[in-house]
Amino acid sequence: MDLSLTPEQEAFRALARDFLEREAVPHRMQWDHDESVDLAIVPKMAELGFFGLTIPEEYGGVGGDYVTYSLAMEELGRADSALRGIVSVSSGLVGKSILFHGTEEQKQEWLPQLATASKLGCFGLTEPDTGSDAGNLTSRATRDGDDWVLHGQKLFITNGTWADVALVFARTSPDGPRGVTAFLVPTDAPGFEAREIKGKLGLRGQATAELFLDGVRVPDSARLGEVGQGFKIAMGTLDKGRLAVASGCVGIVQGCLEAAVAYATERTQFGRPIASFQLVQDLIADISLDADAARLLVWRCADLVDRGEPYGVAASKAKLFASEAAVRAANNAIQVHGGAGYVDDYPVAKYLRDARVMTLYEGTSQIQKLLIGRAETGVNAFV
Ligand code: COS
Repeated sequence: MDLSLTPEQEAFRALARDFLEREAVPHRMQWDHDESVDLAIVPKMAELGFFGLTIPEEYGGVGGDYVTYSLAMEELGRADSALRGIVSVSSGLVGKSILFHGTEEQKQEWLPQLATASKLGCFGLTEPDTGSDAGNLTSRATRDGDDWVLHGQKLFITNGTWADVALVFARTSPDGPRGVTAFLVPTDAPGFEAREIKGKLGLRGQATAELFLDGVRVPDSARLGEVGQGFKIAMGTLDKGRLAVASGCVGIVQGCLEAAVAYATERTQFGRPIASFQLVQDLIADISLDADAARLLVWRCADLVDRGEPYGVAASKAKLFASEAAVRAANNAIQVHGGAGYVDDYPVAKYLRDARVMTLYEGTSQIQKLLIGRAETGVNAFV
């Protein structure tokens, strides 16, 4: 694996950094307090190509490789994880599900809109009673002539109240994971309702919702993939989603490193900068190590995707390590800041609040460990 970035990758990273420093970093605390980013930033991000990365040009995207995608997610995570989530769910989870499993008509209909963010998508997998055990979901879709009628409830859905289309996973037969089918549901369909969940610990700038489907009728042409293929679509898409989460976590660790170094070199105690104290350097060294290790796992995984090799376990490792590293790094960065790190004058408290969910969503740390353990031992802990 070549660890050097191409000039194009470096250029995109610089463009993304510059844009986010101007358009996101000065506002992120306010968005956090408002519990909503200013959605006016979405078309600007789309113009730069954030939503079109890895979506082919023929479908209105900008194409690009997964290392570039990871760099973009890292920059978004460094600036504001709420923004990273909007992109990775809409064009990542939803867009890639359509790209890899949609009919030509579905790709032509949805991908150009998702790639330019003229429409946003949300990913409706998790339910009140099925988080880790996603294969047991209970929302159901019943065939009625040429249509399907959907009933059920989804929980913790990023973009839920902002999305124009919801990728909904619903049960079409009682066969566990093999009885799940995916549907592209317009959110203005009668019987569809999204209610925002307020009061989250972090990711406050991002809309997270509960979805209610009460007799939502969609034509069979809204079915994504074959009947019974929905769980595999969800799992395959989540492998790439985990790479995006891990990349965003690298951005959090990087942001913590920069904030901790800046504070430690400015702040004086006992007549000298606190950076000169060995115990402060110990904290900073740990953050720096976490940044390098997490980034290398992310790039290794992105490189596997780009080379068309299996990457599921590499994605689990990157997501597991990077998300735990993000929490650890934010804690260490707060420690460097002392009391100043506990309030919103510096970004580190927000980094910690935002990082905390990363070890939970798109597969908890425990699920990632069991996936890695299953790959290493050949023994399936889930049966
Ligand atoms: N890609 C493609 N197919 C996959 C897959 C993947 N990554 N993982 C599993 N599958 C397929 C399997 O090959 C199997 O196919 P067959 O029916 O042909 O044998 C099928 O899906 C069922 O797989 P498995 O038996 O592993 O299903 P389980 O119910 O045991 O899955 C885990 C267990 C825990 C791995 C799964 O439910 C999981 O990842 N849970 C976490 C869910 C999650 O991340 N939720 C967050 C939602 S987004 S915030």
